[in-house]
Amino acid sequence: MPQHYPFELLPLPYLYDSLEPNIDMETMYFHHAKHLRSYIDKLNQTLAPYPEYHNWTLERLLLHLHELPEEIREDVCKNAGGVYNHQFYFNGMSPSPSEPQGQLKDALLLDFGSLSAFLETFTEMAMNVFGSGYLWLVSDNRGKLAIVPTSNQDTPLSQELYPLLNLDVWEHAYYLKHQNLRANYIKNWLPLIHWDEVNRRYQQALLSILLQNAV
Ligand code: MN3
Repeated sequence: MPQHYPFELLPLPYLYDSLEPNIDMETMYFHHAKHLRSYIDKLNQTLAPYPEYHNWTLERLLLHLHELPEEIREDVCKNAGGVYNHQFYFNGMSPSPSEPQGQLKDALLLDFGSLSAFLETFTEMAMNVFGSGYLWLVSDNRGKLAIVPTSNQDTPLSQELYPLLNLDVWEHAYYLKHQNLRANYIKNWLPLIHWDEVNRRYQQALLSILLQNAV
């Protein structure tokens, strides 16, 4: 079921210590139970006086920010983005390894040459995200893959892109364990990519693209 107001802190699909040793339990706990919760609380506080938006999903809020009253637009952008980006990040990791399959695998080979070339480019671009933000694997509206950075809690949804995978490179995602060494965090994150979920997201994106073109 798509979520709407009042948004809730959904449990992770794995335990806080399941991603050890790649990501430590303390980092996962603070990131989920403190950082994500704070975005959820602030989003709910912002929307509380506006019942007309209480049945809007996260995606709808983020795709139609310009329709919201100006006085809450920035807070919704920041906090709905914070909830969306974090849920997407947490659900994009898994303690059980999987691999790109089917159309996603084909597209990765076509657009990056090989899986290792993709991982190399992704790593390099993640190192170069300036300040706080995310790095994304996205599909455009023809199914072509690209890697794009976003700042703060912006999402690629507003650029008419379909998000497939994101890496949180805010310092709070790695500082407890790696301090300022983002490279170590990225190296440890790569084996946690939940490719089965990325496959599913790409299938869903291709289906949406097909349905849009059929209209
Ligand atoms: Mn974060």
